[in-house]
Amino acid sequence: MAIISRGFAGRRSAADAKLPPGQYLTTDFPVLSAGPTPRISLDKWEFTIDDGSNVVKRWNWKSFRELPTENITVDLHCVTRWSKLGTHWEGVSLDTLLADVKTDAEYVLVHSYGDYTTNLPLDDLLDGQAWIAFRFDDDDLAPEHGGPARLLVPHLYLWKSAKWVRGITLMHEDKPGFWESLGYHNYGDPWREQRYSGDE
Ligand SMILES: Nc1nc2c(c(=O)[nH]1)N[C@H]1C(S)=C(S)[C@@H](COP(=O)(O)O)O[C@H]1N2
Ligand SMILES: [Mo]
Repeated sequence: MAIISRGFAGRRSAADAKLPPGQYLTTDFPVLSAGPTPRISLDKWEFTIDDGSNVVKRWNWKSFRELPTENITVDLHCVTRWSKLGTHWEGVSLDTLLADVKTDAEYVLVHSYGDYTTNLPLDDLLDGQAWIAFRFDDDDLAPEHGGPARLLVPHLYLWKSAKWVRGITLMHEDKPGFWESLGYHNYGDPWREQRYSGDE
């Protein structure tokens, strides 16, 4: 006979409420990278915002780290079905980075060192939904997890959270990024289980 204590059942259902459909909980932090880990020295690092023809904003590591930062606690959901709850990060909000960028663009393509790209609507980067994160659990972000800095956009599947982020291009027309052009969903909402292109 299986004996399940009330406490265990209770904890499970509390976590289950935070688990999108088809996901399981993990407490470790898997590394998923499509290629080798690029090593970017802080004196070469830069983050830019461009409009497709011109760079409209540029930060080096020093000016980036002078921006106000936020402490972030968020759940992560990978399309390979692991989820990790309550992760702690420090980063700069995209609201801060985009504050005085005037644009009527509706989409962005996010670029990484090492050539990874991912696309999303500009609105999904705004209103406290996205950060350029450079610390994880009170440590500098490890290279394999995207250090020096990665995009963190936790309301979408984790492939949208580009590691080794280098900049964003503002676009008037949407353009698929790396995984999006290989059959993954264009938007990737874990709560709607938008894993592959063709998923509603
Ligand atoms: N530059 C870059 N960013 C990336 C990836 C990648 O291969 N290259 N993989 C994505 C995928 S598929 C996932 S699930 C997460 C994994 O982040 P982690 O390795 O820190 O767990 O990073 C995303 N960001
Ligand atoms: Mo992933």
